[in-house]
Amino acid sequence: MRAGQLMERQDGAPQAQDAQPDDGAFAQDMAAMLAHRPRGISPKYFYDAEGSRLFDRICELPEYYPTRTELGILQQQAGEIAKLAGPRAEIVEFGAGSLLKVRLLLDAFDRPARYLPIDISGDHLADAAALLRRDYAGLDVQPVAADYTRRLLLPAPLPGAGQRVGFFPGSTLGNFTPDEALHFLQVAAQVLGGGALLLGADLVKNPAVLHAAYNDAQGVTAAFNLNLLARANRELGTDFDLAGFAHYAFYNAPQSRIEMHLVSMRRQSVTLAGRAFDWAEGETLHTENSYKFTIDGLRALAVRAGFRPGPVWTDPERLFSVHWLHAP
Ligand code: AVI
Repeated sequence: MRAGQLMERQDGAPQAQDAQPDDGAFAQDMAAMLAHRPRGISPKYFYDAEGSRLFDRICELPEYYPTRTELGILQQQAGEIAKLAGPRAEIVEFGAGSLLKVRLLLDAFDRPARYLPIDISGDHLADAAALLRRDYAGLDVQPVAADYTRRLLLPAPLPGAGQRVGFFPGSTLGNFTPDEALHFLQVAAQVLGGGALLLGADLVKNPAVLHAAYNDAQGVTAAFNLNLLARANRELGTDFDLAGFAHYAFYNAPQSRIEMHLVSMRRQSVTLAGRAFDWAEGETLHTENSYKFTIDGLRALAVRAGFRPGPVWTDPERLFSVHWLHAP
């Protein structure tokens, strides 16, 4: 994933996003993946409707601790976070999925001026935004359907609004490469100038806990991983045999990251646009990295991006962290 340029519109007009979330990029990246070795593709392609549904299920799994742990921290610290945000804050959420976590902020904040959720899935976002408007009458909700890792236009701040508070929960930052994470934070620092970023980051921990979280007993994470191939079959007309690939996730301790792969279980061939691509037995497609952070490491990264680290909150087991980062 490449975090692209985030740009701000000066006219305050309703969002008219010109960066299309998928303008053939999936087809291009799939073709590039098949043509190069070792094979790898961005994890952003997990999230079609089925992938988003499977991810929602992952978040509820007993082994997948990040979601409930982060929610617990946000619940517990909502009052303090609201104080830091101040009155009439504008919340900009990067990658707003189900809009569940932001409700904790909206409930705690002092008359939030506006909520700008940004998500690659426009339909999903429109549905979720409609539900939010129903539950928060009077809240200005302006969804932005965009790939926030690419080019992005944001409306200018509302007159009379308070701080702009970015919200990037779920440790999605960990799905970027270290360079991409730095670039994203640099751009977020610019977009949030004078405001702050509320960032969720999963922590380095016992590898057994991490291993279980990405190898759940019900096989939901495996289905999520394999859905990438199913999506390619549906959308691009490839002929991946899903039974010929196995989910493989492990913790790479020297790199502090979970790696997810799909391993070819036999010699086979896959066709895209009339061209056949061979797979050796045991060859892998690297589908995702999920970096885990130390608190000091994350704060140092934020400083390099231009932020001034503020308070950081964790759960009693130090599984997960939530950071308040002041934008310059
Ligand atoms: C979205 N992201 C932070 C999740 C993670 O944990 O890296 C995606 C995920 N992949 C497998 N399980 C969950």
